[in-house]
Amino acid sequence: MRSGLCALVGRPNVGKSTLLNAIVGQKVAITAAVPQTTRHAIRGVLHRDDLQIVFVDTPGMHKPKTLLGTRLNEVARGTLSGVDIIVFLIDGQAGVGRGDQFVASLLAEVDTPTIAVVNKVDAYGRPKVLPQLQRVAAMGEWAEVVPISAKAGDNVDTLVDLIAARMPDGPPYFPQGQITDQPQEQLFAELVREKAIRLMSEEVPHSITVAIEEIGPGESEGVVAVTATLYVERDSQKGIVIGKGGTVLREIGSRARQEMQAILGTRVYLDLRVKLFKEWQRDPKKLQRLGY
Ligand SMILES: Nc1nc2c(ncn2[C@@H]2O[C@H](COP(=O)(O)OP(=O)(O)OP(=O)(O)O)[C@@H](O)[C@H]2O)c(=O)[nH]1
Ligand SMILES: [Mg+2]
Repeated sequence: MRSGLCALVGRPNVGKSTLLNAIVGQKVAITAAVPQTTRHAIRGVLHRDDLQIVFVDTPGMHKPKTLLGTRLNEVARGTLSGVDIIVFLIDGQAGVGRGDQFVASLLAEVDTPTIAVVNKVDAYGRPKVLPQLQRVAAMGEWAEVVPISAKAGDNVDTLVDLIAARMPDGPPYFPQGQITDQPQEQLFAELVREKAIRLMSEEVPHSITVAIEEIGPGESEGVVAVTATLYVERDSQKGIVIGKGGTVLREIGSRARQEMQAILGTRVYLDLRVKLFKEWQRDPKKLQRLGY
């Protein structure tokens, strides 16, 4: 038996969470077109005969503007030591930039073998792939440089094979069949946050955090009742999240409920509230209460 840990790192929005979901074949991490979507180290497990790879999705590394941002960077940096291999993702569509250089400089400080991955090759022409690979290759000492599309699934199997080939001998970390160690409350809170941030623009996505108050039996049989609170930082953001006549909040709820129903295989009643939690991104005590 071989088993090991693989960290997925990179600047925000390069497709780390999309890749995690593609590899484990299930949505364990939320994804969105805004940066700093992922806020926790999220583990997803790939099971194969005599092989287990635990992938650790991390928050995008960036120049922090808030205390939350600093915490997110710490989470990502904290995963670099203690894994068997690192996958460093770059957004080939956006091109190599300063943010990638910054991550590469952090990676240069650790001894862990690193595979550089140029993602989103579906989004631009084939002729542009080779120059991107060359640029990435020149950025550091990589074990491999691999082009993929996490979204379309292109070359993901090849990447997984390269990672698998480097896994050491060892017992499994998780029982057969377990895909993630993420508690259901966290996954459900994340689903609500995903639906909310996908409907928001500007700074609002970063101001949102979600807590699940309760998951329990509903009033009618076969219905699961979920109570969730969506916190915003500023009073003006409440109106944005709720929308005219409650339309936006209803849409968030309806989309999140559908995914919860698919996961549970039962009907879900979702009670979604919006509350103000003033400037929580900058307040150490509030961050701690929210689990960041
Ligand atoms: N075209 C294309 N889009 C992709 C691909 N992979 C991810 N995306 C998109 O890129 C955006 C960011 O994806 P995420 O997986 O949330 O990125 P992330 O690196 O986890 O971002 P953070 O959690 O903010 O650090 C989403 O809109 C994805 O749909 C890809 O292979 N091709
Ligand atoms: Mg992510």
